[in-house]
Amino acid sequence: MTTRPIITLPDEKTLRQVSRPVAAVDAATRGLFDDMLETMYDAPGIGLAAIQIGMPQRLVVLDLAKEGEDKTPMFFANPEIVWSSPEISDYEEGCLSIPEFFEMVQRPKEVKVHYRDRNNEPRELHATGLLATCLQHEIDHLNGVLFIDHISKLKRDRVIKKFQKAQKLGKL
Ligand code: GNR
Ligand code: NI
Repeated sequence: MTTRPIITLPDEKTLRQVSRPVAAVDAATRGLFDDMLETMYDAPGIGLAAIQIGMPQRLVVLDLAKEGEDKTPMFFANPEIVWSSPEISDYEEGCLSIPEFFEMVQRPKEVKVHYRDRNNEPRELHATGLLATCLQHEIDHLNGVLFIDHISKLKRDRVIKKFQKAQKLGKL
């Protein structure tokens, strides 16, 4: 297991890519899952999509356990939202690819997701609460979508500009 560098804004060329499904979860996929998990724990964060370490594959890891609690890693290959609740939830989101920026985002409160697990078994999960929010955030990454796409254009343009400027000044 190794940590890998996390891609951040302003690298939209990478972050806007649409990731490709994996044919099957094999040993190589499990190795990538492990690197993603270690990178996420090291950050620290509660979720990570493969594209955030530059790998355009439809892979997500999550661990919602709080500090001091036992780790509860979750692995998702080719996750697909098959149902979203009409009820909406508000949550203040952040993203490891947009460091130090947080904003309220509205999303469906509950989702049903189909995916393959670490052993390539097909699974279905009914997610609520933070799990539902986080899964939608990660599946967005697989489609080249960032949480700032769900906020006002004014705020989005402002944060993108901030990262472009930071890079020009050599601060990234
Ligand atoms: O660590 C993370 N925290 C978080 C908080 C609220 C909503 C979504 C997230 S995901 C984020 C890690 C990340 O950027 N995953 O893509
Ligand atoms: Ni993110």
